[in-house]
Amino acid sequence: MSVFEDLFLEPLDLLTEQLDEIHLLRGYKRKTVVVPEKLCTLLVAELSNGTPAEALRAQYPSLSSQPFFACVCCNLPHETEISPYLFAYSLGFAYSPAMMKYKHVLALNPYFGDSTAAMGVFPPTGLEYIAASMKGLVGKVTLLDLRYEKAFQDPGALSAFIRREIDLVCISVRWHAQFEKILDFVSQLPDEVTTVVGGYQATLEVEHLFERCPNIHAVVRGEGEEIIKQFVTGVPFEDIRGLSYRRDGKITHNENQVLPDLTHIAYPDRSLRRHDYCWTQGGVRFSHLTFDTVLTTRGCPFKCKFCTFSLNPLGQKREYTERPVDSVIEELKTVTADVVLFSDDNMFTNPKRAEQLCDLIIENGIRKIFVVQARIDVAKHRRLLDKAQQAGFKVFLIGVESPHDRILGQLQKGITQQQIRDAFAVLTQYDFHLHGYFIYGNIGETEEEMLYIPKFAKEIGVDTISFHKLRIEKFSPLKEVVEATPGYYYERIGGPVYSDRYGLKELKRIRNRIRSEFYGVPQLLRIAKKARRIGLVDGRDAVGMLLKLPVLAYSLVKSRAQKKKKRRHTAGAHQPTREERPKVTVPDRTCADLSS
Ligand code: B12
Ligand SMILES: C[S@@+](CC[C@H](N)C(=O)[O-])C[C@H]1O[C@@H](n2cnc3c(N)ncnc32)[C@H](O)[C@@H]1O
Ligand code: SF4
Repeated sequence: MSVFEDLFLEPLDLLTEQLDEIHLLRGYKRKTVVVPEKLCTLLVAELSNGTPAEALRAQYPSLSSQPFFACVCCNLPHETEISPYLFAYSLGFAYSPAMMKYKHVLALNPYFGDSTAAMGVFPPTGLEYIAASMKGLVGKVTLLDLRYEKAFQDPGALSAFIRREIDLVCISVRWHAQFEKILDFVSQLPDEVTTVVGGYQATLEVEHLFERCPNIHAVVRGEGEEIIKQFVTGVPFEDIRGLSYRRDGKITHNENQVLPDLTHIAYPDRSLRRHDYCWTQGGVRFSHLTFDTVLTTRGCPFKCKFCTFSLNPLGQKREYTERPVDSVIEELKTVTADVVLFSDDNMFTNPKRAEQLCDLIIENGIRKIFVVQARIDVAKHRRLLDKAQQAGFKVFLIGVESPHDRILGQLQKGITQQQIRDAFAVLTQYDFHLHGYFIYGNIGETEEEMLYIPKFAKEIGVDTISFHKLRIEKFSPLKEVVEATPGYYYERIGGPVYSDRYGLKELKRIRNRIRSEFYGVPQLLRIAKKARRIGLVDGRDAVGMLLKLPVLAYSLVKSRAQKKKKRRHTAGAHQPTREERPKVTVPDRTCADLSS
């Protein structure tokens, strides 16, 4: 039965009179969409029958001044033809399978191999948000995370599956790391199946993506939830804001979308997972714990000069926005993993809300190990820390950045060495694993100053540290500063800063010294002891880790040797140009049926 059944009972003329009867479209908050539902329904039906919007406007003059199409991305009326299907859906119609443009979508996380060790424990959250957005608008979604799908790490096998089953491929490209390798892989997938790519790195490198992968049809720039809805429901490409697309060999970039409202976004679709996410390294599983991420806010109100976390990859500032705490709790109830990373830039920006969240976690008996990113400011809120400990917050990832006031000032971090000391004097009283992020190689920083990092970290009682060279991200205000400082350079966006005095080789030597001075045997024992005490590892894991260490050591040595060999090989070899690269032929192979 058609969802448009019995739409033609009343003549359109009569219905246009109802334009005076202003009321809101179902499900829409904004007061800008003011078209009577029944009229909309009829228009949708006309459009779906192939009547052009312009013809309708000409036929019914009262419509011509009315923006009668509601845009699902920003809720503003657009003078444009939106997908009749999507419009019908927004009116509350069931979206029948017959109307669906795509029957089987593949959501693909293309990362695999050693390079992903750092992100290996976490699911591809962005892609799961996209899958959640498509729910009800496409037939079926299969999510393949190649870290866990050995059979599909071969582009031939994956292509065979795509050709057999899939009519839309959605790929997430998020990191600079392994970018070219990922593009090589993607370019080998079938070009006859519509392929759309999104993600942070994809947004930074749209042109390059199209150039390297002739099979990519479109790139979704920035947050993809609303854009993908329009894409799958057949909104014409030229009308989708935030979309770049290829047509007749030409690339078109539509204007940016309006940032979506976090409070209305469905949370990630975890039902598509085919496995748990766990900690493996070199093929060895290190803990019985399973991992997940939950996003409760977007954006950060602080303005540290090096940091672009609160900008999306288009340079649009994400205003700090919070999801209602009840919705976070509802999501947490659906999460089965033992460890949850709150991937918010700063979990305690609003201490009152954070406290509420802790209360609700405790009240609802949600028992997880929570990992959070936090500024040192959280130490000012003792009651919040008490509750956080009770609620299961166990790992704090904190931006210390530098022990030196001069550098902290230069980075506009808004904190001083003394404030860091005071904060850690409080934080170390709790059963938290404290991780400090440091940045070295800052402008004017001496070797002696950099080497104070491990000493300082021990003085304040941090358990683990990570230390990164200062990177220049796109839209970072530090870019101009480095460019204006004689003797300081960066080679690429996202790449490290180095100087005449401290080139990349010197910085590497300094990094090794920071690492060895901090991670001595006593510190490693301290970390292990505390992890055991606060419940990050249990006896089973500790014994398991000890038993697996030789296997890990072997696989690390092997992978290093392979990398060295590859480096030697590529250093001597001629790098083929794009034209010289061999044309990829897809091996004719069958693959396991994924539909189960
Ligand atoms: C949480 C996080 C992590 C987690 C990973 C969690 C995970 N799920 O994988 C951890 C702590 C492990 C991590 C590690 C690193 N991270 Co990090 N991380 C973040 C952070 C804070 C949030 C990411 C996130 O979950 N966002 C929420 C989801 C919903 O957003 P999303 O993935 O971007 O997806 C949206 C869109 O991109 C788009 N989209 C994504 N995929 C697709 C696919 C399709 C088809 C479509 C249509 C749309 C689409 O729609 C999604 C929904 O809106 C971001 C900063 C930020 N605020 O975004 C940095 C960030 C992504 N990380 C960054 C970096 C540099 C790193 C590290 C390299 C840092 C380091 N030096 O160690 C490591 C290593 C990672 C690696 N692979 O090697 C950079 C990436 C820059 C780049 N181009 O490479 C970012 C942008 C921070 C920054 N500005 O510097 N990170
Ligand atoms: C989310 S913040 C840490 C938690 C918290 N928001 C804070 O500021 O304390 C992530 C960390 O990534 C590192 N980082 C971000 N941008 C960087 C850049 N451009 N270069 C080097 N490190 C960077 C910083 O050490 C920063 O503390
Ligand atoms: S470093 Fe932390 S506090 Fe500073 S802007 Fe970035 S996320 Fe916000």
